[in-house]
Amino acid sequence: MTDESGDPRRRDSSSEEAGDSTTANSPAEVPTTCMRCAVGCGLVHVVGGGGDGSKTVRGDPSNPVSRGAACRRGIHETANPRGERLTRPLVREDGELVPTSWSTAVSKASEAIRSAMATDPDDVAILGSGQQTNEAAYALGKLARAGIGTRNYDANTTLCMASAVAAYYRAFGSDAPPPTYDDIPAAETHLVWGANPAVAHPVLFQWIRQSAVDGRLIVVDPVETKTATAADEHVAVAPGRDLELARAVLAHLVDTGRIDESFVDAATTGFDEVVADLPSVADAAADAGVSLETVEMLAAAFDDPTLVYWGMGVNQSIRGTATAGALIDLCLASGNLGPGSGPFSLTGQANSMGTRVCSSKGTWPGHRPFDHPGHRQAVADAWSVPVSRLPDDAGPGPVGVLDSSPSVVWTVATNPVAGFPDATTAIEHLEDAFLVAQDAFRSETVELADVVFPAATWGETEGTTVNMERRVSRVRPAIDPPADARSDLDIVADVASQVAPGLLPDSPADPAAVFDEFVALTAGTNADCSGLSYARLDREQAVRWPAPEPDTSAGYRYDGGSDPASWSFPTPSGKARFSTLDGDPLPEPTGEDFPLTLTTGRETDAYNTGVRSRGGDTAVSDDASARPVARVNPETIETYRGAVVDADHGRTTSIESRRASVRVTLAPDDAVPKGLVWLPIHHPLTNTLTTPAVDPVSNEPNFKQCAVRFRRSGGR
Ligand SMILES: Nc1nc2c(c(=O)[nH]1)N[C@H]1C(S)=C(S)[C@@H](COP(=O)(O)OP(=O)(O)OC[C@H]3O[C@@H](n4cnc5c(=O)[nH]c(N)nc54)[C@H](O)[C@@H]3O)O[C@H]1N2
Ligand SMILES: Nc1nc2c(c(=O)[nH]1)N[C@H]1C(S)=C(S)[C@@H](COP(=O)(O)OP(=O)(O)OC[C@H]3O[C@@H](n4cnc5c(=O)[nH]c(N)nc54)[C@H](O)[C@@H]3O)O[C@H]1N2
Ligand code: SF4
Ligand SMILES: [Mo]
Repeated sequence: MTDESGDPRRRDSSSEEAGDSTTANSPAEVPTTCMRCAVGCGLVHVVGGGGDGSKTVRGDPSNPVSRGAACRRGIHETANPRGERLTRPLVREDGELVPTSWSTAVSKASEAIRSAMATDPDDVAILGSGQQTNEAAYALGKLARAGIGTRNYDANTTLCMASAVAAYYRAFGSDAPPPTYDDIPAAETHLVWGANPAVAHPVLFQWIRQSAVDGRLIVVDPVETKTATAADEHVAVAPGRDLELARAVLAHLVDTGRIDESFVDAATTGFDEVVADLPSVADAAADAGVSLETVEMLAAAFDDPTLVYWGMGVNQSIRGTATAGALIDLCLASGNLGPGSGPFSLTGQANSMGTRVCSSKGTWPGHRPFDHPGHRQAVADAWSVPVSRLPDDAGPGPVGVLDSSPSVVWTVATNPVAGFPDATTAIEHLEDAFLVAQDAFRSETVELADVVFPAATWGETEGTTVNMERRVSRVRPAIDPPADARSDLDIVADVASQVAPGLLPDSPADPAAVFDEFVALTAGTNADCSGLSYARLDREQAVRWPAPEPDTSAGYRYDGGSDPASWSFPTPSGKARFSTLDGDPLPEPTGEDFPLTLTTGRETDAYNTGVRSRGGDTAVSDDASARPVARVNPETIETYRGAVVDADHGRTTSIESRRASVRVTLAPDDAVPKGLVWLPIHHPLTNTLTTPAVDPVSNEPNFKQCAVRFRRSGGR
């Protein structure tokens, strides 16, 4: 286990202070929220004495979300991020990135945007991020949609949560998982499906483990992950066959009379249609690669209060929305909705949830539907722009945005050169465009840019974030940003001043005022945050939306209590809907030419595209230490031994997909099933291999499976 500390999320337990003995509010201490994942732990920056700017970071015992708990990566990446900081604005001259002034950088970017806008607003593409504060994300969305008027605006959260979001809308008419962390101790069964929280959400995983001591932890993952190792049961589903497995379990719930009929009748629609279409348990189990006993074990889990957590193993698939919908169906059919139970997708990036509430990405602020005339008018009025300025639709998803070959691309806190599927195609589009990269660190995308905006980052900026259980909390600056780096909000405001004067405040913008503007726009919506203010967050630390009044906050999202008839959902019928999606077949089944399946995932001490975990070395050299390490079952290596070189310093091969070939070091690993090849997402070459296929409903890429083979020579 990692060095998580703090209390085991028992309602009755007292917190245990981690780290040193200083108290949370002495002058040198700044309470803030960790922005390294969406658990949203409260941290304290302890700023070194003597004015040297040094700082340490520890869990905040007074924080109501985490009560002192924090994980190793969260602490280390916040205190000492690796990676090469950007400190000066840069422009490309004669092929080189050279330092320049802020006014030159902002003018060059703004001129490019204005000139593209003059022909077609959609010719300007903007890629935002779930790693932004609400204030910066709100400002960027307002500029993108109401200043520039482009539909080609999206964020890396679509690479991550979009399938879960689409499934929530389809089932409940509203986004966000219903449960909260308070439900974890109350659940009997913890079903973790296509997620590895022991690695990706360590503090949350501690709470799950604690609760599972008296209950049960079941993990559905083709790989025997760190989470699976800690589980009571590990179900090694065949890669990409989760929909079949979930349908087999539903069919078995029906066959064994485990349906909560009074709940289904009173509170849901569509059940009969789903049942009419269900496969036989035996067929679906065989397709999923599991035994009938396993299906029975999974079905029995739903007899008790069950939380179903899921992650990228479900979402990042061409069938992501269908599978997430099928998991929600299992909860609905078995009456597992309400405290201690329900569908609980695990949000990845720290402010993915906030981005969805505030950034005008897929919906207008407050989850106002993008195409609803009344909401469009309300938003246009609030922003004092003609409604005709707002794009008609929310856009084609990040992959579609770049495929539209925009002439200007502005990236903010995202690294598409490494994070996009089929990265070579993404790179071609970025090379063809005028590229503005706004980042705190030197990333692969920065290397391609024409203009670079150096941004301040966590510990240096003021704002708010929203964790995966809908809690809004403050992030606060403890130290100054280095040299010329400026806050994301101010950079966006500066560009706005030249592209859409008057739309945003002049820099330096007051984050509290931007927050007030955003929450006012959510009044009366499903995601009402209008009862929030900085003063309230300073007092209460972390408040869950909907919070329509200064003294209200929310708990379980839809709680109808024990009478099924009293449940109501924000759907037209007021009832929750079963999913009718079949899900397309996998885009790249294995075959004779490409007999292996490549999957990609996360490691404990690295973060996403690795910009902050590779020591700033963005150059991919071909020496062995910089090669990606592929985990493969020893029997797979044996089967394809002709394609493997037994070099002195480990075995190497090239992994080839239909798009690229990458030289890797092979790490034999029994945890990976035969036929599967596991690469970390943290290496920039990984995504040259992946397929650009996306889920037709959510636009989320199919990052988790593509067909590959080994070859003895070749590759980058
Ligand atoms: N240490 C660390 N923590 C992180 C991050 C990080 O980069 N590093 N990133 C953050 C972000 S942005 C996110 S989105 C979250 C992601 O958190 P997770 O979703 O937990 O992360 P992944 O490792 O991408 O994928 C989860 C699991 O899906 C499994 N999987 C692959 N294919 C399939 C399949 O076909 N079916 C099933 N059932 N499972 C499958 C993989 O084996 C893997 O164990 O982590 C967040 N936390
Ligand atoms: N093959 C494969 N690909 C994947 C995934 C996968 O599982 N498999 N997962 C997908 C998922 S879930 C995600 S979330 C994406 C993530 O994809 P990206 O967003 O492309 O990856 P990150 O490495 O998180 O990039 C964030 C960038 O923001 C910068 N940054 C950090 N803090 C700040 C700040 O305060 N301001 C500014 N301006 N910049 C900042 C960092 O330096 C970094 O360059 O990757 C996706 N890609
Ligand atoms: S679990 Fe997530 S939010 Fe908590 S300290 Fe670790 S990285 Fe930060
Ligand atoms: Mo993510």
